[in-house]
Amino acid sequence: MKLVLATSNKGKVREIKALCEDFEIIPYSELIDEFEIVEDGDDFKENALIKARAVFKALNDENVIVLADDSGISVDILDGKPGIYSARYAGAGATDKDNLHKLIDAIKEKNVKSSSAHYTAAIAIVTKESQYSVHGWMHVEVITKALGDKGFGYDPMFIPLGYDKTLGQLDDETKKRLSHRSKALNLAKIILQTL
Ligand code: ITT
Repeated sequence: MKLVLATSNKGKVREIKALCEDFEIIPYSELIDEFEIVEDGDDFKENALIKARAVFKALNDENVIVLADDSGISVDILDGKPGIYSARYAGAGATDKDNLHKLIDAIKEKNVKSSSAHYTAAIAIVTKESQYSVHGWMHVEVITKALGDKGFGYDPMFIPLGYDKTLGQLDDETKKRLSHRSKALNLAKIILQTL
C-alpha cells in the first residue's frame, strides 16, 4: 500500500519508514513542493488532521492515503508545556537544539534536576472517503542535560521509565519498541488494513 507522509520532519520520516516496513512510504515533498501548514488546532489530534487534510487536498489525487504525525512533549513541572508548541518552543524557525536547550533551562529554573514527562503522538489518516486519528504515549523522566546524539528533537534529555540512559544514548531498536510513535502506528496499521 502506498502511503504519503504529510511531514517535513526528517526524524519522523526515518522512524515511520522503519516502523512501517510493509508499506511504501513517500514523503509528500517527493511529489509536490513543500508548503507551510498552519497548525492552529487546540490539540495534537486536530493538528495531525489539519496536516493530513492539507496535504491530501494539495496532492489533488483521490487515490492516495495521507498519514500525518503531530507530536510533542509535556513536562509535569512545567504544567504540561511545551505540549502542542514543542516544535516552536524557542520561537518560530527554532532548531531542535534551540528547543532542547530552552526546555533544559526552563526545568533548571524550577530548581530541580529532572521531571516526569510524556511524549504524545497523534497520527491522522485521510483518504477520499474517510478521516481517522489514533494516539500513542511514552512516559519518561526528563533531565537537565543533553546526552547522546541518537534519535532527534528532545531525545537526548529523555530517559524512558525503567531505563538509565537517554533516548539519545539508547539504540534505535529500543526507541522503536517503546515510543509514542510506534504505539500510535500500531493502531494506525489496523486502520490501514481496512482501507
Ligand atoms: P511536521 O509538522 O512537518 O510533521 P514538526 O517537527 O513541526 O514536523 P510537530 O509539529 O509534530 O512536527 O512537532 C513535534 C515536536 O516534538 C518537534 O519539536 C520534535 O522535535 C518533537 N518530537 C516529537 N516526537 C519526537 C521524538 O520521537 N523524539 C524527539 N522529539 C520529538
